[in-house]
Amino acid sequence: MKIGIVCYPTYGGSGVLATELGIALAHRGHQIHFITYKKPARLFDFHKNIYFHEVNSSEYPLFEYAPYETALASRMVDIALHEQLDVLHVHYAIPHASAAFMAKSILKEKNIQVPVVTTLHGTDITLVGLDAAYLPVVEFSINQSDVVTSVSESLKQQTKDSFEVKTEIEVIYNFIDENKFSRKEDLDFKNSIAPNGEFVLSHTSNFRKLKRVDDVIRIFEEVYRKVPAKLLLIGDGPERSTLEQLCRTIGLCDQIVFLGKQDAVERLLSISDLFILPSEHESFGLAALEALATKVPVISSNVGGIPEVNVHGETGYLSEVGNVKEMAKYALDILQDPVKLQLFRENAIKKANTFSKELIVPQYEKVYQKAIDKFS
Ligand code: GMT
Repeated sequence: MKIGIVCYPTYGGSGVLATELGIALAHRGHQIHFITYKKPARLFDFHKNIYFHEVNSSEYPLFEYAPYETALASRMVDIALHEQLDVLHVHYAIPHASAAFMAKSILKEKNIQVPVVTTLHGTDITLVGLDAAYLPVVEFSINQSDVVTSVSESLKQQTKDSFEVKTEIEVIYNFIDENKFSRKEDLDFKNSIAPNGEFVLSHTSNFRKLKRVDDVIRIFEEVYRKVPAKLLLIGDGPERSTLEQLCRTIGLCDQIVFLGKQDAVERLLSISDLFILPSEHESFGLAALEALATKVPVISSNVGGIPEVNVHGETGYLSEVGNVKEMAKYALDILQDPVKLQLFRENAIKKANTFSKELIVPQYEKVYQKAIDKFS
């Protein structure tokens, strides 16, 4: 199939998932066309069957904001026409689903039918999409999509609760490339981070408020009082300077390492003992899945789709949002019991295998075929 993929090219979960999906599909022989404003962050190497088309929304003195959605829809039309796309797959509803609806309508005028598959990822439904500034367009464009998928049962339910959805929603979980995300012990590297055998705790995100990275630091503070430990903060975002200030205030700058955006997250996870994800919203928690795949138990909140990934008492523990004390207690529970740590590690990899690329990617192929069949 010839598939156009539209996504955010950043380190956010939806962009990561869309990029990994495009790579996996290309390896399965499909022709993939990424259509976005920048080369996707996880698309490092050259891959056979993958093409990247940049969207340029030109500035003009009249515009306070360049009309990206218009430029994106125009680019989708152009690529669909000239590359003869079979299907357009848009990730994250805003503004990709409405741009796709516009592109599809323009193509229809030219007697060309290109079905649209929309994947809902999270805050496009749970947060941003609920804003009155976007809601009617999000609802309309979901209903105009030929197939809609969501990344968890919880997100499917939330979509139904919050919007008047007429289209069936199919759940296709996030997946993991187990060749990339598998534990590769690297003692030299571990020693350089934790030279005295300290436990390594880690967290990855885009440091937005909803990720509650301050809770990560507070949990770590409690853990550090009881056991020698280091905290790796991977990623970057709007909260970073406030968080750096918090580390200074509590006097733990030497124990907490801000690593910024990293490409080889799997190397950092491979030297980690625990992963912390105390988010306020999380439709799935791809970062938690990446941790489980590298045999790292997860201490998390119990919101959204997280319980579908992290199993309480098996692969880690779940607590109410903001219950820092309990999350710290659970972290110590695992770290201070080597037998439990080993058991949870084994459970983690078993659970991660249920989200393997081999199991999930064919589900996308099926929905593409279903969308195409609607017009044949
Ligand atoms: O908040 C992020 O991490 C980015 C966000 C996005 O849409 O870019 O990620 C969402 O999509 C991921 C991939 O499907 C999910 O694993 C994340 O749980 C989800 N984030 C939230 O719901 C906050």
